[in-house]
Amino acid sequence: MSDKDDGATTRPDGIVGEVKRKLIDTKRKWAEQGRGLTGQTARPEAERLPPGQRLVTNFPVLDLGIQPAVATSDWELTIAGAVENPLTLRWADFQALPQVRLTSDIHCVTTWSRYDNAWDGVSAFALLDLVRPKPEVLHVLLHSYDGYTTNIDLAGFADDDVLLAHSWQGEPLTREHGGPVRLVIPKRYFWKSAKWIRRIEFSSVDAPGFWEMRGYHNEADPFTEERYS
Ligand SMILES: Nc1nc2c(c(=O)[nH]1)N[C@H]1C(S)=C(S)[C@@H](COP(=O)(O)O)O[C@H]1N2
Ligand SMILES: [Mo]
Repeated sequence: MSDKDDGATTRPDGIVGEVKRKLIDTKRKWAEQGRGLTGQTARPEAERLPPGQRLVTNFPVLDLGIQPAVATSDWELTIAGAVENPLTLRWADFQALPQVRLTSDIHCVTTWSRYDNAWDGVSAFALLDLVRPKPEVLHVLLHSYDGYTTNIDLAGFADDDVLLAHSWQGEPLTREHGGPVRLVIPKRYFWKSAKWIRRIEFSSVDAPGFWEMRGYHNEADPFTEERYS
């Protein structure tokens, strides 16, 4: 925009016209200089919190009201369905798998989010290497000791921040938060992160889980607010 196009310079209104012209000049210079651009490709801090979410620092507990007590000595995790190497892991088997620490944010559909949760456990990648899903697999169905179920597409499960966690913030996962082992899928609303996980089934067909059958979204991406179906 040239100064001639700017109505502020032609109006005989003294100081107001002066101030506005200076403001416009300044903003035009910012645009020329690219002021405020960070050049960063990472998600800026302002966009870390998905729409409609509020940040909390506590760790709320949400479940169906049944919190199964599963001792590590009784714990078993079965991985089955369309895989080359179906197996059942006991506690020592699980502990012997490669361990990772992955830190991520939690976004619960009830609108709380919690940043920087450090989870220890076995990555989805390590698990996939072990069982080797067959080519037709597109979906992963999760079953828990409390009878809860949820589902996720294979691409959502096979992500670098997904893990089967036995610890949170360096401490064994408490029973109320899904211990001995829960799934963590940071890029989806937290209902996809099955607590007290008992069985993982790889499948060519999808099957809605507990909340997906009750009006909740099948994919559940917090950043596009996939809350309800
Ligand atoms: N087995 C099981 N997993 C579950 C649930 C449940 O009821 N049973 N609730 C889900 C929901 S709705 C949420 S928000 C999170 C809550 O996890 P938290 O209690 O550790 O915060 O667990 C998810 N995983
Ligand atoms: Mo939830």
